[in-house]
Amino acid sequence: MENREVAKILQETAQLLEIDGAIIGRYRSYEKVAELLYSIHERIDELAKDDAKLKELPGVGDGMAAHIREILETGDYSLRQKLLKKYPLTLLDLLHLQGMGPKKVAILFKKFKVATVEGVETLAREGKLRDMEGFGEKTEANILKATELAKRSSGRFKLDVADEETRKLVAYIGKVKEIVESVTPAGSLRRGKETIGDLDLLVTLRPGHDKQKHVDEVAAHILKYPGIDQTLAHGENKVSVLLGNGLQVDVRLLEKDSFGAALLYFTGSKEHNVVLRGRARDMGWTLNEYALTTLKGGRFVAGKTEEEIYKQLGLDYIEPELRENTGEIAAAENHTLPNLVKLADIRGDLQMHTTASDGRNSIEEMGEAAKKLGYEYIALTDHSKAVTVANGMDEKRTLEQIKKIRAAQGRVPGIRLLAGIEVDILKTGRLDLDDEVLAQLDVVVASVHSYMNQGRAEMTDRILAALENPYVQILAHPTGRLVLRRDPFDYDMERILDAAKAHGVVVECNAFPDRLDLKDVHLRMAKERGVKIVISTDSHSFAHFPLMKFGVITARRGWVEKKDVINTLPTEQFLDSLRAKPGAAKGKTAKRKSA
Ligand code: DGT
Ligand code: CA
Ligand code: CA
Ligand code: ZN
Repeated sequence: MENREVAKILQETAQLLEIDGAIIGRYRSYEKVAELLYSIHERIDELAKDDAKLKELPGVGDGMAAHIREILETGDYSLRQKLLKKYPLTLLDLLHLQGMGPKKVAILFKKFKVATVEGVETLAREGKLRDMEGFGEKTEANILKATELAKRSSGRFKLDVADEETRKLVAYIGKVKEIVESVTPAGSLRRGKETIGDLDLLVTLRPGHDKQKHVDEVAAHILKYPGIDQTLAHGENKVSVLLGNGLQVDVRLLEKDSFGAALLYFTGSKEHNVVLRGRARDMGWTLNEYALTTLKGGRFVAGKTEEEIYKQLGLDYIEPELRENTGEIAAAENHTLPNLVKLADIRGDLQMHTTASDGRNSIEEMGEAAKKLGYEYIALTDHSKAVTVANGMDEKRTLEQIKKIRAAQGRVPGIRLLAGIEVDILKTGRLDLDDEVLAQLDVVVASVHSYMNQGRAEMTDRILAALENPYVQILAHPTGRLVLRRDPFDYDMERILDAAKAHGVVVECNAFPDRLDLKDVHLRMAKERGVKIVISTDSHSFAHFPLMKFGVITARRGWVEKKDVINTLPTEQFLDSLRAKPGAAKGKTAKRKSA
């Protein structure tokens, strides 16, 4: 069993216990181990082979070790099953609704026997929630907003979830090596969209004399994939299935000669393809999923690779992330396509948390792991005190943390450890820490974590005020949205970006797949204004470092180039590109360099 699967069972048990009214210590113990399992590199089924090793894990004693064993052996956990006799599993979906905690879910279930998002929505519409204890009209309105968002997002999946399913499927299909030559993801996943409707996979087969037999064999193999819940279609060259988590997968088996045409067609977007087909027609050709051919006579023009098709159409190659018909085709014709930033360009990560606030690893552990990735620098940016749930640091603890980072630097040579902070932007736009303390830090990242429902004017003023503070260098997860879960703050993005430009504040592209904030269209707006961008993971454990790729793909969708992204710069140039601290002599680092 994967760590993720064990963690999910523990997490669900914790949530059900909380709904059931268990004391905090009881459900937290499950939650903590679930979180731990997401963050360790060792496989839990391997660790469990050695009792002593299993119990070395923090939070795992005799009892928890036995629970983990039970899960590994039976694939489920008896306490979870027992709780599910009392509460339907769909109740856990309600926890994702903004403004609904376990207590409220328990109350609603007890009073109305409601256990689905639709059920809650009906109650809210009928005005039945406002009089419940602990609810009120405002809560009712927020719940209605949340159910609407849930409906809008239903049926779509976060990029990381789709990416992980794809990875597993590609490996599985590729197992019939004698027959399968390549397995390639297409569709919105290849374009790096922030949410994915379904997976589109293209499979090419090795040349062989009995083609149909091979196609049938591969299709049969795919239909035996363990994660399948239902077979939706099984045609001659196509297999569609529904996975247990509700994700649909369309697999197409195709000829090598038409691979480029098929990849182009099934990568989309539909809007991009419509324009390409029109262009082909204007040139006297026809473009479909099999090839680019002449309109008259159907003579083959191109089809083996995407590159040759674009070339025949008189276009530079267009990266998948740009294929949304938002100006890329004209740019390809005029040779003005952007030279998109790449994962390999990234030299450092500028937002992460350690055990000083809500992270799971120490400064040293983060440093060592970042060094292994080849990074040249990282900023350790724990939370400030306003975020009490994350154990945010006050002035005194921040100063201590700076000392700890400086001390850790001696123990982790070969990578620059920058002392940072993720300082909260308070309700009024003031920052959560004194300027004297901010002045001591190498990197000041500022963000909003409270009063997120402020109106447009208020929220715009709040962020503008924060940008006025001369110590603010990076505006982190600027819109606060959570993918499929929470709408962005309401504010005037153009004014914020103009102010960021005026003050030399860098905007973050938060790579965490739940955030992806700024998102593609806002990044493009930032770039067009000359606002610099930093792509950071917001890691809460070093296991999150690889999430950087989702930030990079989002930036690419925003037409962002290497030169727009400051964490593609070497350390000293990176530091120089940050807003200079008040009083700091200009060219401070230039002096340092020459010294
Ligand atoms: P999704 O799955 O909603 O996240 O978005 P896509 O872009 O993956 O869309 P999907 O799965 O319906 O189709 C994959 C690609 O295949 C799509 O981007 C373009 C192409 N395609 C599929 N069906 C059609 C169609 O009926 N007409 C056209 N022109 N293209 C299609
Ligand atoms: Ca798709
Ligand atoms: Ca599809
Ligand atoms: Zn944050």
